[in-house]
Amino acid sequence: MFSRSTRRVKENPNFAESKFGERVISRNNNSNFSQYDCNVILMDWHRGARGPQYAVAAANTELVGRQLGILLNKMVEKGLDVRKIHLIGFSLGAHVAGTASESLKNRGLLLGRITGLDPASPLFRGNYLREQYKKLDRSDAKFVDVIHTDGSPSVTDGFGLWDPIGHVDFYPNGGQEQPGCHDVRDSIIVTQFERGLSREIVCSHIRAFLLFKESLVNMVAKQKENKTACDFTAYNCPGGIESFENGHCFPQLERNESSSLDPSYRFDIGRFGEDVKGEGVMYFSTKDSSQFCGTQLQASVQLSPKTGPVNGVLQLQLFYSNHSVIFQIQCKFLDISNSFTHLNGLATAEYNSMDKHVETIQARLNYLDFTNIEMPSNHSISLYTSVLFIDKVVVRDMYGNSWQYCEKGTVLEDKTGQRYGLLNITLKKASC
Ligand SMILES: [Ca+2]
Repeated sequence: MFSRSTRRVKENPNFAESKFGERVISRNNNSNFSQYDCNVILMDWHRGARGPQYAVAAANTELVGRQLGILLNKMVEKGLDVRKIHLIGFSLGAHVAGTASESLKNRGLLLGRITGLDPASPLFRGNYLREQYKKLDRSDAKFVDVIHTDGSPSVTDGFGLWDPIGHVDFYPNGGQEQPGCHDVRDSIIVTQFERGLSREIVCSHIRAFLLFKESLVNMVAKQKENKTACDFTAYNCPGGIESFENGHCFPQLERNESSSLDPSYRFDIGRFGEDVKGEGVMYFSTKDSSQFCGTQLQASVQLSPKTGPVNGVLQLQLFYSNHSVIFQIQCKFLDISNSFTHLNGLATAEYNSMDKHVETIQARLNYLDFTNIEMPSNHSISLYTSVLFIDKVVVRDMYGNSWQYCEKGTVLEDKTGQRYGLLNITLKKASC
């Protein structure tokens, strides 16, 4: 039955997935896995997962996980190498996979890999509501990788787990809210109150699934000798999410395919964890719509020391070769002379659209002073200035290409709090 295969993949449909019809594979279409040398088993537990009571669906993960464990044990008895089993579960499905691993562990067997796609958070946070053996954690497989797309430090918010639980935990775009999504605050409470999920409310949650699906497509493209196919290159950021969001960890990498990419990690599943370079918590940025994978960019704006205290957001929009990409750069500090003068932001451009062949980039800067909005009539008493003095703007990719603008003391002012103060500049592919 499995002689052709060297690898095996299992997919767990789940609560939100069955409701919103997102599937990596299905019985009757061309599977994303069809290019891989593996057997795929789809586990359909939508009756147990469909709700409407989330608590019931959450409780069902234990039963479904045990049933899956029984099946896997039997397959191993028949000769399947347990190290070649890779379970993939989205949301509650991730905990089904975690529970399934227990019955194998009880017999001294450890699964090869589990991929958790935004493992469900409500009722799975902390160990006082649910023990470790009833949910996914790093002890459940030789390699556990997790993609977090809708986490939150708040217990009332985010459908996905916030804390890292795997050997590698990816936090695309910081793992809290995904670009293109407009998550409601306290989504868990809102869901309970309204007794239902809308596609909007699970937008960030589902993104884990879509990113994984896209990584499959990209790997297929790579295997078809298209070595330029996009991949999600992730990187560590010792300072954590805040440091990532402030663009402080953007890596500079070698272009060639080698271990010099370390500490980056490509979360393609094609290698099934064999070439894993990354570990711990890793970050990367994506576009806001499919194709999510793209050219990751960092923008760095150097302010002149004469800039006063600021509290706002600086938008930097790039225009080049019929493309556009926008950075949202947080600006909040009291005294620039005593702190760093570089403000960084991250964005992702369409893949392959920006490379060394792009010589000039038109850019539009726009500063929005929050204090103008928060207390427009009392602006005169504000601590903060609505004027930025910019000395330099640099946009760089991960491979050593950069585009720069230098003009000391360039004035950018939010005159009305209505995004009025615009400034157009040109970035050139030369150091200045
Ligand atoms: Ca577990």
